[in-house]
Amino acid sequence: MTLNVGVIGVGMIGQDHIRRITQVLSGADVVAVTDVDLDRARTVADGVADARLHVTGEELIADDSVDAVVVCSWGETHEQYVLASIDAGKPVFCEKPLATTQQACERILSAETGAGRRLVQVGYMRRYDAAYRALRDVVQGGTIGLPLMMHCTHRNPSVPGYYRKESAITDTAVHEIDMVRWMFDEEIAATTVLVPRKSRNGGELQDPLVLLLEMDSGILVDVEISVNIRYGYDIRGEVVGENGTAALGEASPVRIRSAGLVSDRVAADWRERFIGAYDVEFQEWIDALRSGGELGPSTWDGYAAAIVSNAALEAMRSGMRTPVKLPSRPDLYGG
Ligand code: NAD
Ligand code: ISE
Repeated sequence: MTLNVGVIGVGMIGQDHIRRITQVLSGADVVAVTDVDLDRARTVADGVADARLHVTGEELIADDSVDAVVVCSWGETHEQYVLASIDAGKPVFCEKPLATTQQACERILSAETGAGRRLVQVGYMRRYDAAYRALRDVVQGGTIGLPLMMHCTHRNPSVPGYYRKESAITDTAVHEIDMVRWMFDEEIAATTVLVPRKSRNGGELQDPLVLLLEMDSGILVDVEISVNIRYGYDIRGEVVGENGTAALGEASPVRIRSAGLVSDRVAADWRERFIGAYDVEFQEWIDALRSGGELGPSTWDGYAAAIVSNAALEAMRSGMRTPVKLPSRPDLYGG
């Protein structure tokens, strides 16, 4: 049975996910789209055979031909569509972040636990990236001994118009916040934000930032977040263990030696760097829904990331180390 998907929000990532569902992956089709920018939605619908245009997200969710919903609108709008999907009993893939406040995540958590089954998957695609998966296998396999520290770099050439000062944490660093919980299979206990000299490329933004994350076991993670670094999209990660280190491989598919220089390609943006990860993420989601298999990053993961993000925002405001207070995990999420 083909999984019929409706997509809410057809900007950059919405269009990229439609391309992969309709042209790259198997087992699913896009049958409906919507966007507050109706002209954009109409143009996208025109380019997808059989896709119906809806005027609102709620109308799309209620459409009987839609089996599952993909939410790719701005973060502040995720809650309303995820709640409506749960209410309709339809699985929903929500791009990160799950929602932008702790309270909104709690409302989603309460709706899904009330429904008594998992319907929500959050778009934390690094868990599907070949390099991150290989790094996790090495760390968990014990080759480098107990992990002690991780150094992360998250650099964007520029950021979109919806980006605010807080977005460096809630939109960008939130990927590392989720990734380290998964990498080390443990929660984050406290966070501190350090503020270096400001880049002139960042306008009103405090760019760059350094985020420190203390894991429950004492592993210390540092994350450089630069969001206007111009030269490209550059993601790095290195775990330091007792007996060795393990780092993400360089993503460049080709190394050129010419005119006395050696050069690697740097990805232009997240679409290029994580193209394989998004493909695996969506194929596994489609397969899980078609076969009744297990879903990926959950509402609980989205909620935990929101609590750590809130603590980091507080740490950024106060300049102080801020503890993270995570309630106990409900049974639905393996508590
Ligand atoms: P975008 O601005 O390119 O697209 C967002 C679209 O949503 C726009 O077309 C906008 O008109 C539409 N929209 C806004 N409010 C809406 C509403 N209430 N109902 C319906 N449509 C609405 O932004 P983007 O870069 O595509 O990001 C969208 C989401 O995807 C964000 O949550 C972002 O954090 C996430 N994202 C995730 C990744 C990733 O690596 N997983 C990468 C980029 C973006
Ligand atoms: C964007 O929304 C993403 O999710 C990208 O993966 C991230 O690198 C970027 O900083 C965000 O703005």
